[in-house]
Amino acid sequence: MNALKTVLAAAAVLYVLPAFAAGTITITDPYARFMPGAMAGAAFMVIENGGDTDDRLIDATSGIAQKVELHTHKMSADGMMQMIHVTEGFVIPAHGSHDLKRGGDHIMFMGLNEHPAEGSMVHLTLTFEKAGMVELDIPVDASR
Ligand SMILES: [Cu+2]
Repeated sequence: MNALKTVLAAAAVLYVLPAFAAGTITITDPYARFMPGAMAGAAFMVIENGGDTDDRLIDATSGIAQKVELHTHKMSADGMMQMIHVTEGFVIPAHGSHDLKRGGDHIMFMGLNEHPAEGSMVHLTLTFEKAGMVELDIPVDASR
């Protein structure tokens, strides 16, 4: 399984390379989770910005879902964790990185057109304010 993960991660990074060459954004360690029976899922990754100016992830789309939104988690007044649609997007600081991780900022798939199988790849298009579009295929891995 570890070997497979390594291969999938390497494939994902290679696929991103053309976009990386055009811009300053690098995506590492992307994965997606879909709970059995649920019509939603989420994607996580580390987004690095090698450029001299801040960039911003402003949109995400995928053929697998009717709606893809940038979400974060926030504690409500009554102590419940809520997911919030972050319409202004996520800032990726110059010479820094921004983590999309469980319990924090994430990319949300809503209204799935299909339920991706564990171990398959999901195609995702990310749009950055400055770097433009980055296409990537990310592995479905509910074990993380
Ligand atoms: Cu969410």
